[in-house]
Amino acid sequence: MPSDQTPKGAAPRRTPARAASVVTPAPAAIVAPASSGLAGNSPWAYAPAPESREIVTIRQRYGLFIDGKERAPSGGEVTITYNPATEEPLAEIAKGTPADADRAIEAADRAYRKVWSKLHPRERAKYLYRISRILQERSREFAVTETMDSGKPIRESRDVDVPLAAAHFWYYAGWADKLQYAVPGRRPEAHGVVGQVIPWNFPLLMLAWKIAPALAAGNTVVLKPASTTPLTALLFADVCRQAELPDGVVNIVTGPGSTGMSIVTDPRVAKVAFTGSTSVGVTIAKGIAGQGKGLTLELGGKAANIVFEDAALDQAVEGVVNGIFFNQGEVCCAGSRLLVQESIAEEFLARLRDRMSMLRIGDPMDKNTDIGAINSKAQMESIGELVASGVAEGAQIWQPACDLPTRGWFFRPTLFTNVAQSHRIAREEIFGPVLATITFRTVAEAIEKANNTAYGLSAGIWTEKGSRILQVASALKAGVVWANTFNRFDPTAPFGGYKESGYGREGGMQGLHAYLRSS
Ligand code: TAP
Repeated sequence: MPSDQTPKGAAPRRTPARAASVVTPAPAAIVAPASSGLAGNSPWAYAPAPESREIVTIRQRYGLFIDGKERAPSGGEVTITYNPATEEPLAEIAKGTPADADRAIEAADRAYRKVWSKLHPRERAKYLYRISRILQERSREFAVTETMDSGKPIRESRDVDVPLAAAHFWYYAGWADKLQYAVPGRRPEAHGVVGQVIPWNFPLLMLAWKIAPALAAGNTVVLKPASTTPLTALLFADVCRQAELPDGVVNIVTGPGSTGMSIVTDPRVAKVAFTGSTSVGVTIAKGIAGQGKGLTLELGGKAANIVFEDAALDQAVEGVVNGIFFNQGEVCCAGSRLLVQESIAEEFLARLRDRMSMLRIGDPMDKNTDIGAINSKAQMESIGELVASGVAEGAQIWQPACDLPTRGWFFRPTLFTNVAQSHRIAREEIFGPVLATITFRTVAEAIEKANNTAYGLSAGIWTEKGSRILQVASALKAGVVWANTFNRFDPTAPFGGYKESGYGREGGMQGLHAYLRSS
């Protein structure tokens, strides 16, 4: 439900209606059996292995986190966050207003001038180390909360999102008292108050990507989480209290996009960081144009995962599956275009279909689940609409014959072949478990097709030849290029895009630069 439509003081709905139109389109004509017949065979069935949710206490209502305290929203309104795997309401969330954004910025400004900028950098580092340790200590609680709120498999929130979030705080803690080495020969200075707006696909991890370097560089923060996934950010507020972070250094304002806009356009906010859709990124860039603020935009992507004929095929199949089905494909750097060399296309696609037939789709809280729930009904509809356009434009669709849960927002892993570069599924970011296959004959053609996109965030190369990796990687217009792997993230490595994927880098020393002014 768009947050703007939530009635004042509304109680959580118990059973939101499920529109028939959001069900994965799976008419018999488009669902083919797996080529080897492995799908559905009992030897591959797993016993249920549900993670317990006992470790988490989700309160009925959450306020805003401003100046170290929980506050009611000035308008008195709330929105509801749902579990996308069950469609059950989880909690009422404060609907922050521009007045609340103003209060949070005032608190961050005061904390910057009076406390945070006065601390010795070594002392700032101690808080970051402390936050990292607490995230590790409370990792199960964070993983379960993240999975319940976002729909991502517990295996991923447990093994990827939470450990990486802790690692980002640890890594940037190390930088806090070494900033002069990040900008040699110049004097590093913090911006002051930074405004950050994050999306719903990696709620805690995006928070860590933003808050850790900002604090290490000496800034204070006002952050707005996405409306469908506020819970781990609000749990993080508790971590800030536990770490005894000075009041106002981190402020978390939940609310709609318009509240995010109030934060980023406020004149006291000196630096803005946004991750999300290209359209909102453009709106933000226009909204702050001429104000002299620093801006980093991490937007969408349409990455090519290129498989050459000499690649280790089974390894490449795993990489392609990971590239597009990790986090249900709701990943800005997802390998959503498979570019496969024509000479091996048939065999590769047969192996890929077999592997896809063994993916387990369902309860995200089950430790064996590979593909969890789509984050929201709106996203489900958006994926369905783009998949329907692929069929209408003449691409061939294939989905494994798997059962989906009867409740919740689930989408079958989907493979398109016979895709033309002009098809919408080859050009637009689907942000779902949908792979569009395009073939190529030569290295030059692979590069040409991979770069034929408005985006430029990431790419993958699969080949045994080191020289080909170097040749292709240097010709690809993508901020991140993985070779014989995909979706590898590390706090020390910069991440960011070209073209409509945005500008600026997050992660590594480069990610620190964005939070520093240097004279
Ligand atoms: P966005 O609308 O871009 O939302 C991202 C964040 O921006 C959310 O916190 C959102 O708040 C906020 N926001 C929305 N409008 C804003 C405005 N005018 N000013 C300031 N902040 C604003 O993404 P979405 O609607 O969640 O997803 C739409 C599409 O974006 C997806 O289908 C996907 O293609 C893409 N997407 C990309 C990424 C990455 S990492 N590249 C991440 C998420 C989505 P609310 O949640 O309250 O609306």
